[in-house]
Amino acid sequence: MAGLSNRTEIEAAVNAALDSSEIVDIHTHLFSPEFGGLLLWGIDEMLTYHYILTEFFRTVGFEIDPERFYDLPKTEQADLIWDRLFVRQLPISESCRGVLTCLKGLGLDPAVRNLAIYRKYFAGTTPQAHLDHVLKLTKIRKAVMTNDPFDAEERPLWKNGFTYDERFLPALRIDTLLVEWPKACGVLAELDYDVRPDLGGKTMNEVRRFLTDWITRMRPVYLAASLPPSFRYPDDSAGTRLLDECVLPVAADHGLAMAMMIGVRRGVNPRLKLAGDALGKSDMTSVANLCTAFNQNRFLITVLGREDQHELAVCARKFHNLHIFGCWWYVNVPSLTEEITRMRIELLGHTFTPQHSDARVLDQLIYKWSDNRRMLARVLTDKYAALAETGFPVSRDEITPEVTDMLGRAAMRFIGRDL
Ligand code: RAT
Ligand code: ZN
Repeated sequence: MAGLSNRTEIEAAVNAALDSSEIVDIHTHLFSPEFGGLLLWGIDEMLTYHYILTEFFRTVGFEIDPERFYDLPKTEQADLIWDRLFVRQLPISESCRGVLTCLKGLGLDPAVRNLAIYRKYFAGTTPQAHLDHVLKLTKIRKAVMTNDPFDAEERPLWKNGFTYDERFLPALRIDTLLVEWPKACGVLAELDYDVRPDLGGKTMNEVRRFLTDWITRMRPVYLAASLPPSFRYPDDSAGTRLLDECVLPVAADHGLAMAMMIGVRRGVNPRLKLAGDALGKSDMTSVANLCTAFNQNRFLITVLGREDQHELAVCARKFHNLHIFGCWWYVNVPSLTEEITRMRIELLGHTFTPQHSDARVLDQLIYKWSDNRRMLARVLTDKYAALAETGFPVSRDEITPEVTDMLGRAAMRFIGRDL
């Protein structure tokens, strides 16, 4: 196995590995076309992405109330956003630049700055053809969805025998159960589960039955929840009891990992709807407590606050049942993804998954993964070059499988779904 002798050769090998490796995107909000209107794609969806909406509301200030804006049809919302963020000013923010990267990736010319031309392109294709095109372009082999049985639009789709594109993998999302028990209790009662708001009577058995039913129906690759910064484990909340007596035992019985995304403060500005969430500092001691109390369960963890990243990485050094994934949402900007990924490699070697896309609109896979690949190329080149400098040779054949692991394969292995 020939060692690579200098930085230029190492950089070429890393880039070649990143370009040729297929990706497993372990957390998205995408759906296959069989899910109908839940699959979002095209220029109007990209422009009205909630990451961009907040920038629009800041820019228009008092001129346009969110309530009035949200009442408009989507195309009119997109027209306004295009005009304010892309025509009247230079779109230098990450989310705006992301739209242009997607257009370029699809072979459209960002320089024409003409929304009508972009709309025409999307009108000329179908969801299925577009999906095939985008997955091929990005080399995405599998994308894990976010499937919420508490969502009244999604729930009825999961009838017996529902089949969909096998490039999509389901994840059973249970935020409502863990964070909003009174609401979850109402939904479960409507679905004929014998549950009580005070968690008494048959409630715990019934919640276990609910989870088991949905695991059977959906066959998820993991269970998942995003949690507020105030999340504590253990405490005397309904969430702790539900984790202890229902979620984690059921997950263990089915060999399923639990994904926890911690740090989101929902509805800080409720007028902005989905765009109104912020973040806060979370409690990593609770993560350690969970990994200790359920040492046979596997936890996929990501945190939203920049200040929590280092503590989480140190925590992961102590628990082999904790696998860190992704730079989530507000830390998914180039300056921070690079900083965080370097730090994680320094503390954890390869035993984490640097990125997921969190894409809500199919096309966003293009910019999110081209950014991820570029960031990983910079970081891994530095790390392998530093290794070579010690006199320890690195070869192409060794680099390639490690890169593939970092693009989702290691996470799949961790959750017991080796591909
Ligand atoms: O990144 C996002 O789009 C957020 O709105 C959230 O959905 C977050 O990723 C989550 O999964 O809770
Ligand atoms: Zn998400």
